[in-house]
Amino acid sequence: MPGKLVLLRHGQSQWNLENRFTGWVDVDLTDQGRAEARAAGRLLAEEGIRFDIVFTSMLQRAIKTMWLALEELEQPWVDVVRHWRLNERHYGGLQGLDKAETAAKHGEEQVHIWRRSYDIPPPEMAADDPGHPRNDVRYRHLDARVLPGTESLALTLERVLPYWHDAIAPRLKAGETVLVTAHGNSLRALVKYLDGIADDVITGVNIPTGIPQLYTLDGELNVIESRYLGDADAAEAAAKAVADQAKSKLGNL
Ligand code: DG2
Repeated sequence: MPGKLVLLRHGQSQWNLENRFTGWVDVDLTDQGRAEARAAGRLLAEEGIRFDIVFTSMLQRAIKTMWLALEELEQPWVDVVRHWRLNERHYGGLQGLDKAETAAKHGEEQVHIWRRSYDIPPPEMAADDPGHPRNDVRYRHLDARVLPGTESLALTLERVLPYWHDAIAPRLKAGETVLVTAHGNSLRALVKYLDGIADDVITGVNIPTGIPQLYTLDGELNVIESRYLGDADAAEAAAKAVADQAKSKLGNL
């Protein structure tokens, strides 16, 4: 029997709170985000889930969410692997900008294209920009050519997928129970792949912060069932709130 897979977007980050495009910027969790991470751990404990291995990104909001969830599960000792391929989609020149203000300036439609179209990336960040991952010491061991200055969801999937096949899938096939704590868009990429979601349908998929999504898989890692743990209505409302983050505060006047 293959193991179970749990996908968990980090709890609310400081820039989620401020409604700013984040991408690869390494912002911390808010108090609410820390509470969400602990609540996620409690939901997992109630479900009777214990992990064999955890995969996370190189960004503290995902790493700390993982710590807090594991603490609630009384499993702080579980093996953890951090990998840049699970980082958030690079948001290019949008990183740091307010989502609603960007919608007011460029129009909600354009911002929806940047946020949710499958293969249109946001404007690219220059390689000599201090915010470009090539200039971030944590990625110093990587070939600079793999480090993005912007990414569409398609490009994000292209760099998440090799890691799924090489590192995560074998653990599931070996019967282990696996936690992946990552980000709104790196997880949307994975969900698109796992659930076989079409390019024009993934645009409507939004992942709430801090709510574990439990996947039951067959021996070939086809999805038998997937569901958010806890209150389904709350998960749906939280996903809708994510979708609405880039509504211009000016409305349709
Ligand atoms: C958010 C997702 O990423 O934003 O980069 O702003 O999951 O790391 O908070 P996360 C960001 P949207 O694509 O939902 O606007």
